[in-house]
Amino acid sequence: MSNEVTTNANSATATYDAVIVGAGFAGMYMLHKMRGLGMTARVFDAAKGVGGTWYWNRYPGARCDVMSHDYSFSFDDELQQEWEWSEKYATQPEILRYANHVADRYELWPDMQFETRIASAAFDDDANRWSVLTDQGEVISAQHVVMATGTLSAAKEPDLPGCETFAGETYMTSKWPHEGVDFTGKTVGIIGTGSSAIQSIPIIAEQAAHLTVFQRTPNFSLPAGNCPTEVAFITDLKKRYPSYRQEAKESFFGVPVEVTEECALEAKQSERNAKYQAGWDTGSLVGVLGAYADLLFDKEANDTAAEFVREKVRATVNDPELAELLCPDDYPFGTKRPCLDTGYYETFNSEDVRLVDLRKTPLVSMDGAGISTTDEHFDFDVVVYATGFDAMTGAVTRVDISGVGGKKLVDEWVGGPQNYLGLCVAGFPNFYVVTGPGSPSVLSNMMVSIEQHVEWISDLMEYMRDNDKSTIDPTPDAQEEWVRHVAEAGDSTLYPLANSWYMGANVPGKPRVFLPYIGGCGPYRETCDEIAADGYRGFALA
Ligand code: N01
Repeated sequence: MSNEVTTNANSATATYDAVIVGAGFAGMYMLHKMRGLGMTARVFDAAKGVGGTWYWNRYPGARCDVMSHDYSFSFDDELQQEWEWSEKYATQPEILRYANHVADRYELWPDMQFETRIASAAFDDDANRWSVLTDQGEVISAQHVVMATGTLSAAKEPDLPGCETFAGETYMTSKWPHEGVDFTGKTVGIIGTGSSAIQSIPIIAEQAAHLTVFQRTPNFSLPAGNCPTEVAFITDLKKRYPSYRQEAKESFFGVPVEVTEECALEAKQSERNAKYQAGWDTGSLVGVLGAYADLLFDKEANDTAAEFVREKVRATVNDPELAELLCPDDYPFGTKRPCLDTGYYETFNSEDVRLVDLRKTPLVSMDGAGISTTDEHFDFDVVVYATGFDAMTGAVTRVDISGVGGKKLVDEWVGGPQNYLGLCVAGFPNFYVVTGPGSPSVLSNMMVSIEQHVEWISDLMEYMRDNDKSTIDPTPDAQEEWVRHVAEAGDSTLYPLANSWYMGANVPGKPRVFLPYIGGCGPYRETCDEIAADGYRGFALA
């Protein structure tokens, strides 16, 4: 079946048990689970196909930084046995093929509608149902609304004064053209040094005549050590998937790793560096960060790991001044999302690559020819925006959502997201956010967190049906308590010290709140399961 579906708007008002917003992994699995319950659902997505983030983010070098076998569904053993990943870290095209395979395998296509954005969802207090409006003018009536909208899907649009006057080509990493971009012989500028930039810069630099990188905040990046899948490893793993997956579910980050209780400051420097080196050599996000138990809690401990990584940058970049510019020094290691790269720092040894430090010379404006900082004007053929997302809340608040009594979700969340378990919002019955703020979400392997939320929501839908309940709504007290707990957990770590998208700090005017829940995947799952087993404690079922 085709992976690009063009759909015309239906004229009649449709009725479903659920509207699912988003056809990424969360939306597809939600649909599959609901079908298993004999319930009806329709998935809507603005894209022309499935895949969510992997549909849009097609920039050069885009790949997952969670290992392929971990970044895979585990709910069906046949699926995980038959699928073969070709690399340790799968590329965007390979992950998109996997997403299409899932849609084909479970014959999801007839219940998914593409090129359709959900404009609004309003809870009808009399009917106890949601009335959902698409940008095609369709109205859908549904008992449940599931926001499977992704955490990093609402892109920050370019806002540099004069950006609309630039006469050259412009691209956003998060909306990359399907046909690709040929940078050969071109003078290119890229704004941003987050994961998207760090993955694309080495490849753009290889093609372009010259690349200028505009950096506001340097990022910690570690080498991915990507390689083809090791056949012996994966053959063995496939035999022990059940226990491996169970370990992942119980783990802190949704990836089975050895947990240590050792503290960095209790070890000698030589021991520490040996441990950090071993972590570095794993080529994974948790290799160095997981070396000691106190790295995310104690600044002095964290400094030892941060300095280890900075030394690696200094050893890689030939020009010492340039190396210092690339070394983060004003936030703890790991508190802004670290990156995995292939040849990122090495790229800056090329004469055709220049780094502009926006902390010294901020961006001022754009014109027809290029970009101006406070110090200089740069002419470009192409400008790439790798400027990130309104993370975790943006994709939810960009839909006009109103709950009981017409109250708006944007108003409820004006001081930061309010919800219970990171899943449901008081006053918005039968409304669920998959991997929402207040859940482990972006601090975990998303596949594990997606499966956990989708299974919890579908169990709840089944419970409601079997117990003749038409609505579920968290109590304001339970919600308040959860929000406080999430904040306290965040405050016990070093995360609040960074101006990161975890804190909402990258979006002007966004409240400064630590968005994900740092309680760990395993303990969080236990809490959710206990609450369900206790008759959905903290929820009002009617
Ligand atoms: O976005 P980012 P991203 N003027 O927000 C800069 C996931 N991901 O798309 O740090 C100048 O990290 C901004 O500067 P600063 C992953 O979770 C995963 O790269 O705000 N600069 C920053 O450098 C990741 O963390 C993979 O000071 C401006 C950059 O733009 C998340 O997505 C791959 C600016 C934005 O970096 C987001 O990554 C890619 C301005 N006005 C992404 N506005 C995988 O491997 C922003 N910046 C799975």
